[in-house]
Amino acid sequence: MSILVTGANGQVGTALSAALRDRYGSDHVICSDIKPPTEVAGRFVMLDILNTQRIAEVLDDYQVTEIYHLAAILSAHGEWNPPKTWNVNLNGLLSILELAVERDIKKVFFPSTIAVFGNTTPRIDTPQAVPLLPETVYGMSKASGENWCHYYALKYNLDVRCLRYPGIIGPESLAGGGTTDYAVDIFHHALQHGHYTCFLSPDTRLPMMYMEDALRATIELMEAPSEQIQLRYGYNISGCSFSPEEIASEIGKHVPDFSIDYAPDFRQEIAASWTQSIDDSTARAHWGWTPAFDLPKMTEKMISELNNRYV
Ligand code: AKB
Repeated sequence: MSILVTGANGQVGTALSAALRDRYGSDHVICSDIKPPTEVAGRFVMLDILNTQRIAEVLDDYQVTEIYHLAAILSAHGEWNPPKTWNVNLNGLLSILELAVERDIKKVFFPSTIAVFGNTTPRIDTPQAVPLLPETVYGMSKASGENWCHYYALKYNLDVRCLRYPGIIGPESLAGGGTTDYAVDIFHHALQHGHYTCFLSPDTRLPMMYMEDALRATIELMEAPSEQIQLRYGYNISGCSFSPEEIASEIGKHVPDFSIDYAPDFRQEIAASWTQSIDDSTARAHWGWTPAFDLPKMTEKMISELNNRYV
């Protein structure tokens, strides 16, 4: 087994690479990113996802058998340069899918997102199969990406597996470029400064998930027998849903002097176009998904992990 992770220095990439190294052994995981990592924790190669020739070389040099394709520009940064976001997110994926078929790669993981939903989607307990009309270029690229994954599975029998990640919160890494980033930043600000200014309004409820749940969902999906994976576009997965005022009040139980104020910016409009909670019954039925962390449990774990780090 030889696993390539693209976008390995990102928020999920950092934690997922470590989880894959723990599970399959360091020598079997090749991390890649467009920038060098701040800390080298295993095997690493520089890789620009728009350089198809270089992806091919890495796949051949390391005899790659599985790809976790995380390289992408997220929702908020994506709006700064829509053509570049489309290019990186969609053409990067197309190169991976094409090279995976040519090289008979065994499995490909593609992270989709709740950003595929839009104002036409039911907001509460969003069902698995709904019309997708996203309002960000990130959401458009991921919705199209889901369709391409479905197409490659159908036409070329590629074993490609996708999850629609909610906002992900973990102590391992900082978030960057997304709309749900506030739910990570708030912990760091609470513990370092006792105060946070939130860029979303107090009652903006979004689907979220603790990193440990997200990593387990990813690995369980990838290890499930192929016949259980009846959808080759993104599976809905749910962790917990909350608003900034709800998470702030939960943090206040552990950091008594914590205070929060609100200065919504352009990310408010993006968040308002997404849904509030997710129906993940299809993932539960097909491959046995169940989340373990609710808001109180996640908050307690985040605070104890970050406290250890800051101390
Ligand atoms: C973002 O906020 O852009 C991401 C996501 C929900 O996909 N965290």
